[in-house]
Amino acid sequence: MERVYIGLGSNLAEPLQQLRAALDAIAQLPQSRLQAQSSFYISDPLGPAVQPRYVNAVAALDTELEPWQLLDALQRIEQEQGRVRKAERWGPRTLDLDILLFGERLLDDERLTVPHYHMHARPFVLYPLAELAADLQLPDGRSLAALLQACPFSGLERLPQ
Ligand code: ROI
Repeated sequence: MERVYIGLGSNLAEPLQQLRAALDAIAQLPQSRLQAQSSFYISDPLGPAVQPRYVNAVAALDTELEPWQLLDALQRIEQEQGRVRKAERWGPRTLDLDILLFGERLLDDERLTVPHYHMHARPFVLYPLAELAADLQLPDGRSLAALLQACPFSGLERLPQ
């Protein structure tokens, strides 16, 4: 079993329900166990500002799947929930599921970069992740605590449970 952290985001078509449905689907994945989920956070959009605010969360999954198998499964969930990949970079989306960390692995191929490229500076990733694993060390040696110190809790609002 390896511990995987998955980032969830949505800003279209009832984002909170999108995330709840995605967590239900993740909990059904084979050879895997959903161990924890963070609170939900409302976040200001990163990217073009003329789009709705996002709902974000992070999930902790223990899995025996290989990274590409998990990626396939997550992309299937995105598609089943109506995601349409658009040309616009960083535009609004019904559901985004990102593999943030996969055990201690460092992966970089045409489909998957782990740790996730942009996680280090995104408050809507780091703060929910810290709820689940405050003492986390990234495989590159950086600590989550150090990343958090460099990343203000701004444009972020934690929803009550
Ligand atoms: N902005 C926020 N706040 N949350 C996201 O999940 C998110 N995802 C994205 C882009 C468009 C970069 N902006 C985001 O993919």
